[in-house]
Amino acid sequence: MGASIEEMGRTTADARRLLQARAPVLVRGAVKDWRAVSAWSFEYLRDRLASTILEVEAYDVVAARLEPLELRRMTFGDYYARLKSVSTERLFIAETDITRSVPSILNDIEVPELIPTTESSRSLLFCGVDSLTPLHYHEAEHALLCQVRGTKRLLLSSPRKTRVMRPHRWYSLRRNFSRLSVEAWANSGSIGLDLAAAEPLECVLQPGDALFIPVHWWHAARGIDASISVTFFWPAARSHWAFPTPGVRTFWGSKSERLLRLFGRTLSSTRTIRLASCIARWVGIVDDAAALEADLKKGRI
Ligand SMILES: O=C(O)CCC(=O)C(=O)O
Repeated sequence: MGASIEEMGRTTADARRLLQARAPVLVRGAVKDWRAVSAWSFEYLRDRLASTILEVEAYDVVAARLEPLELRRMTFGDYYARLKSVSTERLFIAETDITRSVPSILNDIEVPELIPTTESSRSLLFCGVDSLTPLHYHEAEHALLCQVRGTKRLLLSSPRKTRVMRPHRWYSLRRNFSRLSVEAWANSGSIGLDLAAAEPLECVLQPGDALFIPVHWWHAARGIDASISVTFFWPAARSHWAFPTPGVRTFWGSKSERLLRLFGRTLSSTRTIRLASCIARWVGIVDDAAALEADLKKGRI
């Protein structure tokens, strides 16, 4: 079991202390007054979003969760029906921008006072059953994860432990993801030797709770049974970045990614796209050449 996280109140004075902490902070009951906390369930969302098309991450329950996931477009109505059917697939709605994709439920939430009013924030919806988000850090933003429905367990580790976390290469598109598996932690709570070396912190969020995740802090999230959360993201000042790492790898990684995107747009023939994708896989820019090839063909890169 990892060490526990500092807890704080939800007054304006606490909000000011939040950013100064430079470490994760748990705020119990921070969003307990949201309409979403009393209203949201999978059935409520199905009724409001039945024909809304969303991107859903799909993966095999028995497969290791380290590889990039397949993304499928489906309506929330279809998503709900598939959740109810017996299947070896796990479906997870992750990072759905509420303002852009599901504005009809925007009025059920409010921007928490804990977020500095000077910053513009975006709110993303996470919704799934037994979901698992692997270890990663955010490259340029702070986050406030607000639990709306069900329980979520979090594992966090300091930016100082980046080497121990075995991140993908700095020029990989998954450079802010770890190569360590959190399956054992997710399924049985056991922290193996690898994770123990990262001296992780742990916490459990209940509906109404919020967790501040500072920029560059590693974290993994496990939704227990049916779980719905909203995470707010807002830009982190450079002075809040962790140097030398992951700050330096973020800086150079984003430059190399921009180059790759520029290069990707110049590729036109199927053969050159396939060759470029294989090379990118070989040098470790991506894990999956076929996925990159599909993205390049559709102009998504
Ligand atoms: O809720 C989740 O599964 C992932 C949350 C997360 O990684 C985040 O909010 O940054």
